[in-house]
Amino acid sequence: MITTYIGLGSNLGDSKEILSEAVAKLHAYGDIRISQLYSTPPMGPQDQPDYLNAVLELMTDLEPLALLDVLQHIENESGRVRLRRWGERTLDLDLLLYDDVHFSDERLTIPHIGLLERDFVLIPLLDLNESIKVHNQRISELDVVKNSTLKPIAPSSWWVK
Ligand code: PH2
Ligand code: MG
Ligand code: MG
Repeated sequence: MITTYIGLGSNLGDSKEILSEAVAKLHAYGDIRISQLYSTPPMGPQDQPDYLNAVLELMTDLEPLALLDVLQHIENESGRVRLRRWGERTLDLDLLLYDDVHFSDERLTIPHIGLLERDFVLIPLLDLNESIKVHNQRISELDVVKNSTLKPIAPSSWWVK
């Protein structure tokens, strides 16, 4: 069984409902744990709504590209709208980490590119695993984490309804 971490984001539509449905669908592929829920200012164009972000841990036997297929299928089922690069979207599911595998092809790079720069991914990831390392660095020791002001808007238990 592999431990994987998936980033969830939404800033279009009923984001809470969209993220909850995505979590329920991912649960079909293995045991899950979910971070707290965060409201985060947009990275990229500033004339877009704040995002809801969270990170989900999924224990699975799926290979990385098969898992990517699942994530893209769920994005499409949500009626995914993506208007521009770094812009607003109904649902974004990013494969962040797959055990300690390093992998790159034209569809997928693991660890996810940009992971180490984005507090809206790192802070929820720390909710799930505070000693986690990426590229041999403890993420709790990164400046972007130490300087982050992100505060959760709902606890992990919010997902279980
Ligand atoms: N995702 C983006 C672009 N900008 N900003 C925040 N705060 N959270 C996101 O998930 C996000 C973003 C494109 O995937
Ligand atoms: Mg993303
Ligand atoms: Mg994405």
